[in-house]
Amino acid sequence: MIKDSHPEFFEAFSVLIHQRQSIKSNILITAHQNPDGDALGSALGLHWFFKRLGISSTVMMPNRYPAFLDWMPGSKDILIYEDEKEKVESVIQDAEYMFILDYNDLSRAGKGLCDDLGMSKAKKFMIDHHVSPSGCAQYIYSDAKQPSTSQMVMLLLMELNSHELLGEEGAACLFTGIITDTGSFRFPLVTADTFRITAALFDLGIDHTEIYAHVYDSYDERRFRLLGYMLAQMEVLKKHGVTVLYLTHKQQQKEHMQKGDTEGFVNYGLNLKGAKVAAFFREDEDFIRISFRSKDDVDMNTFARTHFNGGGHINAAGGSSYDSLEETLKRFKDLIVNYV
Ligand SMILES: [Mn+2]
Repeated sequence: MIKDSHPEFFEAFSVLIHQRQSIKSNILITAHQNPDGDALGSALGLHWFFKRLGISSTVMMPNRYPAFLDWMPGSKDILIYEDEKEKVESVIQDAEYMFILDYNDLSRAGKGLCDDLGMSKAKKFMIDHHVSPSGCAQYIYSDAKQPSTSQMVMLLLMELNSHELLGEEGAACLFTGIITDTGSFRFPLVTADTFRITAALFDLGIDHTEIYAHVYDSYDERRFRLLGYMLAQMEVLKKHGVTVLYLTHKQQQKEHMQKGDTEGFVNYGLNLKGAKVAAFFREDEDFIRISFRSKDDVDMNTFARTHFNGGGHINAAGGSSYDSLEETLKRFKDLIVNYV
């Protein structure tokens, strides 16, 4: 029970929803840069809950979200900092309460926005499942054993016996966050709780087949062309169970890559028989974005933190490199064979 594990957060959240008549300004709901299904899902889920409770809230993302999430109920009203800086700054200034969802340090909101959020006088509530939260919020519900932030939002609302207020719209948003952050219920952190809360989302009327089609059957042709390059040049360190995947900047330019086209590419590396670690390197103009995935107890969070200025979860982490692609790949291979 959250009431026992995070009593201060639980108490403050309960007070917030019970004294709703006295909330004058908007509640601001935020998530991390490069928002994914869980960032959007948890934020919009909470938004629908507040809406039906009679509290108005504004969902704000640091930058654009991938197009396959366009269908999500309420997504049209999301404020994007990158596009509307001034408007967002005034919303931040007016906010009495702020929610920090699916990230645990303001720096993950990105440069610029991070400072604005830090200066805000709003009471801050954090709900997040990444390791090592910073103290940037007054009330923190952080649990790295949870497979998604959307699950945490649902657990909270169910414990308050208020989850029915989500309606079908809010339930669809949380379901999206749950399936995208768990690889459709297959990652190790999934528990019976995940299925219990999913059952409750079904009771709220979600159309899971339709949601799956939105999320998984809506890829652009570009994605398949890029996937072709990546798989054709894949390197396998068979003895160590490591799959190395990459895309050059040239290849991305040739196919006019857009945000989200390579979402989840790293997971293909773990589909290979015997693979324990997969790494995907995407060469941008001035640096290399890296995604790490692993199975079992191979800790990619520590690996990414130590060697590639990043972090995340044990089985899913990210990082970056400012060396050339060639140098970065070589450095990774040298390090990982001694690590696994
Ligand atoms: Mn998440």
